[in-house]
Amino acid sequence: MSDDVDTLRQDCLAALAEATDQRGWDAIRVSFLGKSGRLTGLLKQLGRMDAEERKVRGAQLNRLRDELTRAIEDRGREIETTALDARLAAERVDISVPVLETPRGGLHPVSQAVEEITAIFGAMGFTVAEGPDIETDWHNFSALNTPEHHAARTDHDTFYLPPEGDGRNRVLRTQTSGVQIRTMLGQKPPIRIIAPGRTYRADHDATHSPMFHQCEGLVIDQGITLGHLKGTLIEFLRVFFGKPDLPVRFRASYFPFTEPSMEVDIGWSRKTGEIGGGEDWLEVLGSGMVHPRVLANCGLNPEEWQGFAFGMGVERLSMLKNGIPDLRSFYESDVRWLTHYGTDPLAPALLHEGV
Ligand code: 2NL
Repeated sequence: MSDDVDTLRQDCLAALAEATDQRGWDAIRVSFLGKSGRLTGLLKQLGRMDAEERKVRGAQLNRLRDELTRAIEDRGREIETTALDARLAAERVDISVPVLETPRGGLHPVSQAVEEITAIFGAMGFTVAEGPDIETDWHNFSALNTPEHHAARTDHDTFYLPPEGDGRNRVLRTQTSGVQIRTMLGQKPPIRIIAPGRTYRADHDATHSPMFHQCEGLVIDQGITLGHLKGTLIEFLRVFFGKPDLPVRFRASYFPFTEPSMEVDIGWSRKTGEIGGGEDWLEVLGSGMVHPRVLANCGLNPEEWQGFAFGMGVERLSMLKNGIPDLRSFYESDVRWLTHYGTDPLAPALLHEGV
């Protein structure tokens, strides 16, 4: 082997032996095999040789190129393996170290109750409808057959707002009925919706908050009877409270927007506080057959369409179900309370078998 070839070979192998990282290795590869590398330089000289000389020299250089190519590739793989081994050693994780506890938030009992209510009615074919908290006086009262100077408008301790540009009076909704009014105006029956959400009344004491949550429900179809109302609400209450034999009582009442109207009681024991106990009754829902005038106000012919509606207080149901004694605690954001009554946000709504 001629001297220059031998020197080049030695230089390359020596350089490779010294290379410790990808970058150094790459520099060597370029300086020997690259476009202006040393071996490439020698190969370029072949063109200036005569045939005989070129044959001998060419074969020699080709062998050298093969050898160096292989040596460079081998060294490259070695460097890669060494680097990977070093990384694996450095990044090793001790899986026996105890996991750090990360605090996890919980669902507020109001959210939990709304999820449960939604899941139960969802299983019965209801969907959730929503609407604005700031409602026109017409959607909140007039459409619901509450006359201009009816006691309900003041009974409800309504928060009145200044009229907007359109001159219509507005209120903070005292119930979510406006959502159902909008639904009836906007879509054709059959309708099966629940409307959970914030409601507002200017009332603040141990059992009343100026903002609280209600969930109303509405069913409109042909041939809907009181039987459907009773079956639906009995099923809902028994599943919600997890008591297949929960006593449920319907008591005649009055709302301007339903006729007949009924308040719904469940059995409980005043002595033990136990739901379903039996000796005493606890009011949990208001309900009734949608008043024909409400249907007419929403463009539905009462001769053709019937329906029932109901309303419940979400905090009240949550207090009864979870034994929470004080309404005000719902809005205090006391972390100890939230930790105690909050529920796993990833758990599905805790429901009992249908009854
Ligand atoms: C209660 C009573 C009730 C309704 C709400 C309603 C809505 C429309 C038409 C007719 Cl659009 N009725 N809602 C009916 C009966 C009772 O709520 O005690 N809520 C906490």
